[in-house]
Amino acid sequence: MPEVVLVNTNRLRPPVAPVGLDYMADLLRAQGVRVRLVDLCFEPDAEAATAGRPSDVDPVLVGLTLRNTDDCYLASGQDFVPEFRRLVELARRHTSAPVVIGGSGYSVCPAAILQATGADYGIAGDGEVPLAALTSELARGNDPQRVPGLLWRDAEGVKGNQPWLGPLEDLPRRGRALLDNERYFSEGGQAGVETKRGCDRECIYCADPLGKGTRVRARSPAQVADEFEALLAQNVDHFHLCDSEFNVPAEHGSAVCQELIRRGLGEQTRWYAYATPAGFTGELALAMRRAGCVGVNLGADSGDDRMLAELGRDFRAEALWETARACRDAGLVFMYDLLLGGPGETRRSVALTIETMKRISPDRVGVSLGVRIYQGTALSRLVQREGPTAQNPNLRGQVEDNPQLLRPVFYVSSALGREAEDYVAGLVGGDPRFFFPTTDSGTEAYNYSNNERLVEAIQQGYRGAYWDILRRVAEGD
Ligand code: B12
Repeated sequence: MPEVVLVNTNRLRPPVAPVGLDYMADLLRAQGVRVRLVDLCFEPDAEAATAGRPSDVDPVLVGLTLRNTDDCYLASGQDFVPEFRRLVELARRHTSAPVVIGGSGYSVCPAAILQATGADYGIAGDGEVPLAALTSELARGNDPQRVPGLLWRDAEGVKGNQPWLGPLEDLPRRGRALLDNERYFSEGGQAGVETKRGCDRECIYCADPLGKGTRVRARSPAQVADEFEALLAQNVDHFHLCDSEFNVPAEHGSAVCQELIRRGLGEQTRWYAYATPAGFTGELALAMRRAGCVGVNLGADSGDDRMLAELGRDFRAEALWETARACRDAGLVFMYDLLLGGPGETRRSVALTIETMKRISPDRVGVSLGVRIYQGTALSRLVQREGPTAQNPNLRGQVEDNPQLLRPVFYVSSALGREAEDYVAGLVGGDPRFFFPTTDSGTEAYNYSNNERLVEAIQQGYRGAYWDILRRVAEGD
């Protein structure tokens, strides 16, 4: 029986389970492949864990996942690629099998990461079908160059195929059987579940369409409910949905809720979702609450209509008021995420946004200052038009010698001035409803990567979305 080794390289705390490895294992196993997991998240010594080989067969390949290239915050700027490169080298040293890389982080800049790490292959986008195909080709000694999403290197540089964008409904039942989901739950506080992949919205900065596709591909409501049940059977009952937006499209979100309600899962589980304020109706909010949803994280971005248009959003500030009403009426706690500093941002638009948030008063407001730029987005094309990166006054971060934007670069409109951070901090004014990481205060408040406050709260028994755990801790709830 051919064997594949899958390695989770994400060691951040609190631990977030690499859901994609569970999903890929389902298809590999259905095709008769043995799957072995090396989970470096729970291994204090990466070297020993990578070297250990409790198996008598040589694997067909070793696959490493890269979830985050960096923490995506200007204030902290943690870059995870150097550590990933080290782990790829380690894997290389301990096996002669081809080393394959993939993941949500990998997929935002696949060619540059393949070059930077020296792995044999990369798979951009979805992993299930491509990894199963690659395994089968390599096991049979075939040339794998027709595998969808595959990237490889030759004398001319990196070559690649288009990602796999097939229907998710045809993939096998999600057994959630590779990872130690119970341990992830007890140390990480919630488990990821995906009801669909891809997003057809046109927000100028977003990386999700790059990695997940610009068309929504859904699992059926019954498949989603089966997955909830598979996790419940492992004593995991708090979930965070991994969809870009739960209400895109709203009909699918609503159908999922009906199925969860029909199976009585609304009483047995608590879950959180990302959603867009565009068309977030009271009816959907009520259905979500009855289906077990307790909290929603909404990408509001701005409270200024002009900025919402600049960012390519398909709603205006009025929708933020309506969404707030829908959440409150349904009994959902909700957070608005802001993305400040984008093209066209001025001190005035920022002030209006913070003022609007204070008036709407969501349970929490997450403030990001600086928009991470990804190659392939409309924002990266706009930046290109603005002239040479190193001289662009609107850019901060790794502006030198970084053409593919792999190392983090952020857009902070120069109209905000050099003291943009202080300006925003002054407007927020220490309001406890706001998570605003500043370089002075430390970024712990709103950065989930190695967040000790969260780790402790989860140890004490808190469960749920991280923003809601932090909220409850602060409110003594
Ligand atoms: C849900 C989510 C969260 C939740 C997770 C909840 C949970 N229990 O799962 C929370 C809120 C905790 C969170 C936190 C963070 N997140 Co987040 N998150 C997401 C989101 C929406 C879904 C991730 C997911 O699980 N998807 C579902 C799985 C099935 O997809 P997948 O992991 O991509 O796996 C597939 C493929 O990538 C591939 N694949 C995966 N591994 C491998 C390995 C191999 C070998 C191969 C071949 C293929 C392969 O196959 C899989 C199946 O098709 C993504 C955006 C998105 N739409 O993907 C952002 C995203 C991953 N997060 C991101 C970030 C930055 C973070 C934080 C660092 C933010 C912060 N500073 O606090 C933290 C990191 C936390 C941590 N410990 O790692 C960024 C990463 C961007 C980047 N530049 O790398 C993303 C892409 C969002 C974005 N567009 O900016 N996140």
